[in-house]
Amino acid sequence: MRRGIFWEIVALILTIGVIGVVAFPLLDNYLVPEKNERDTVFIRAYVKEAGGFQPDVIRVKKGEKVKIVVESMDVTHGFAVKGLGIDLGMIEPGEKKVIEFVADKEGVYVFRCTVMCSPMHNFMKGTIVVIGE
Ligand SMILES: [Cu+2]
Repeated sequence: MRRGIFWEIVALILTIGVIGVVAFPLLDNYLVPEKNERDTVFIRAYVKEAGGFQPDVIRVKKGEKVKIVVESMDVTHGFAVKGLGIDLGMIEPGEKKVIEFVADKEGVYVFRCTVMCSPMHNFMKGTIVVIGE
């Protein structure tokens, strides 16, 4: 091997190494979403005939900070969770309402629509399951 080529290869390897060290943490930040973003749960509300709350079962860990965004997809809905003191009131079509809370007690909490949205309104519900460690 020519001496010149040998040192060019060494320089190339070193350059790739330096770029790797600098770029990898940046790449990592880019690929891994913000923690808050990952903890957000999006619930879409449709009349029961069109699927109701989607999803209608939400599992969270005890002690975890939970952020729920409820979006009404068709008519005016409501969102309240018995036992957690949550009531978002009316959610107009296309509107999003946000609630943040810490799930500090294990259990199964039922959430319901609170607006007479369709003939199947009374069946429009779901559950938040808080699981202990
Ligand atoms: Cu309803």
